[in-house]
Amino acid sequence: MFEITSSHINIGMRGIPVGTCRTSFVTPSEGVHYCGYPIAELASMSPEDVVYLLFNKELPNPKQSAEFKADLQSRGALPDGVESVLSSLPSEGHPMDWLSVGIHTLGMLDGVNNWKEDAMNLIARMPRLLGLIFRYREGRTENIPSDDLSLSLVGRFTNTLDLEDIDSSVMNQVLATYLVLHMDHGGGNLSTFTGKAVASGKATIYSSMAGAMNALSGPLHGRANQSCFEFVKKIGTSNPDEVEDFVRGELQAKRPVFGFGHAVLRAEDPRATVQFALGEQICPHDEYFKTIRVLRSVAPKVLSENPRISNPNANVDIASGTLLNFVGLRDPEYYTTFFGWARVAGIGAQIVDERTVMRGGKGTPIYRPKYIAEEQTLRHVD
Ligand code: FCX
Repeated sequence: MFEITSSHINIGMRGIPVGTCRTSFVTPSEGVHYCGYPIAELASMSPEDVVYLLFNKELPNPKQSAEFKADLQSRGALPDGVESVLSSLPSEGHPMDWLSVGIHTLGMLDGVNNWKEDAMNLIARMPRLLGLIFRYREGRTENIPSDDLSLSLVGRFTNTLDLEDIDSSVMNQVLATYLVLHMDHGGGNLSTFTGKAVASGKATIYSSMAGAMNALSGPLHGRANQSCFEFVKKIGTSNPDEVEDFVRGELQAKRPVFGFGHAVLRAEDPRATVQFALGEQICPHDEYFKTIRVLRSVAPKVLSENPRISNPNANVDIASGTLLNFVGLRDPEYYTTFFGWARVAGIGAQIVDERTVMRGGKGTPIYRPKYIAEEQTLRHVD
């Protein structure tokens, strides 16, 4: 299946097969597919239906869809005690750290130690948890609307957030698309791998997911969407020559050109393509959207001058910040929490598969890759 040579050592396990994944696969040219469906074909479905797909490996029929939504609604209420923990966290802390603590808190307060039940409960509780994280971190703790469990997952988040002067139907559309696009991305991406590794030691879903969120919080992984929008704001122009100069300047300064490149993809990420199409529909004249439209054509040209860069094309993070900003979610520090919210579905489904389905139901054993000793000869204390 695979020949391992010294060239595979110390490269982050890149490309080395270590397991199987039942929820999604990524191809270099077409990007991610959920249970066989290319992501673009799922992009306008409800997040609830796509969660159903990841857990059941089939899309729901209308009856299954309604029952699944009702099931999630019945699990949505947060236990008492979450708000007092959130109220004690430092507002300077990054929202991803709040999310990790929030997930741990849910686990401490009402984990039931059943992989599937805990995964479903966590998915159902994420919208309210995330909404409260925004409210407490920003000190907007007065008059928080109560959780309306009859709403969709996205609706419960926007209801909790309760922002003024926004078009909530466009916000809900952007968030629903965002969630579907970010739910899963094969088995080996850093956050998913981390979540499954922690779960392999039979820690709880909550501990595993908190670990996964910590992995997602790095700027080369999930936090690239925050960095990418900060980068777009810094460019501050949609003049192609100026954008090109900016990209060259970043490369010269040895900084990453955010929103471009990928470990597996070798073409534009279809999740970027879907978000560009959505942007053309809802905000074609937005200044930042105009910048990313130009970046999308200029940056690949410049990046492909460096033969070391395997994929000079746009990745998922290029457009998401611009769309979130347009609908009224203005602080880029929060953007990765939406990525985390979405990934709870894919990581949860993969953990449930690894713990309860793989190896005839025995589950994958505790992770233990091999490391080769380096610069260590046997010696003794005199
Ligand atoms: N800007 C600058 N340099 C880049 C680059 C980019 N967009 N993409 C690749 N490179 C560099 C790498 O840093 C590496 O340099 P090195 O040889 O000095 O170590 C070299 O090109 C080869 O990298 P490559 O094999 O093409 O890609 P990797 O698998 O190592 O890295 C990421 C993939 C995504 C980390 C890389 O392309 C990058 O840093 N992109 C910018 C950050 C970003 O947008 N991240 C989001 C990724 C993603 F969608 C997600 O996981 O969230």
